[in-house]
Amino acid sequence: MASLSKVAELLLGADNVEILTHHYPDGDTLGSAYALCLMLRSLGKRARVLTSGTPARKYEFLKKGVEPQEFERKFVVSVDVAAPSLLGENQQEYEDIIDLCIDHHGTNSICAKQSYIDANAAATGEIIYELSKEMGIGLTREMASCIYTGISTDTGCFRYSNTTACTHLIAAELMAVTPDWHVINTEMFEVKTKEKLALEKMVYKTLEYSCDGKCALIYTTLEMQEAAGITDDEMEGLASIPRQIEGVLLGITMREKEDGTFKISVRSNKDVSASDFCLRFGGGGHKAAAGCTIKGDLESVKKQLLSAACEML
Ligand SMILES: [Mn+2]
Repeated sequence: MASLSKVAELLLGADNVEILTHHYPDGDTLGSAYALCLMLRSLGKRARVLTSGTPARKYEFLKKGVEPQEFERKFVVSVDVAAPSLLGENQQEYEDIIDLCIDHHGTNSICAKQSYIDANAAATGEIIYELSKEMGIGLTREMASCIYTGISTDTGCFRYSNTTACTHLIAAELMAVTPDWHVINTEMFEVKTKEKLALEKMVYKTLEYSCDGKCALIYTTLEMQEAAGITDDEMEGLASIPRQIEGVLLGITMREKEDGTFKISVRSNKDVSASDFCLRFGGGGHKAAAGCTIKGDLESVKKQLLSAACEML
């Protein structure tokens, strides 16, 4: 693995930098990507962000100040992308040509020329912040907003166990540069579209418990998604619902996809590892938040998940 100073050196020597996010981009992958893009542009370099899937409307503001520019790809960086499959529509074209992988997922399986993985970082945004110091770049308000968004969203607004003293110290510095931090948190954690709430109403009806109430499972189907009139990019955030329930150690969210698979998001409490659980199904992630994909119909996938959950608990 490369050192942070090596990463800084690579980026300082690069130009025409294409920055890749993961599929169904969240606040951390987008915030990290746009912050890095702005940092490189502040040095007079060409850089651009290539997302997979359309980011949700609430992330629009992260693009502020990133105008389209002429571009000829020379150096490819992935940020917050834990595995090649998470590159989504960009996987085929990019998985073998990534020059630099920057991430905080301990299970990272991206094959890049150079990698910098810090599993202790609560968000990739923390790494981007450290990188700005290493590269000698003073953060602008836009850069700070992007990084703050990444850190805040990946820590559940500084509530999850991945939050460290260091996370708060970085956030404190960012707050001084971006007075809008509270607006960001409201947008990220409070505001919901009417469509999203309509879907949540249906999702609550799917809730079922197993393993003596230690496991809770919810699901969404394509039919429910259509009835609520909700687009794919607005689907995130549901996964936190089952874990909020008293006594639940493993919260599972199943989401039906167009291709006959279910996207599974797992959140855990206490000593239970969501990542170990998802590894059983070929997925991965963090201890308290992980994911995997399973092919099959609703009932059979649910059965597999519940039996694995009760075995583990
Ligand atoms: Mn992240």
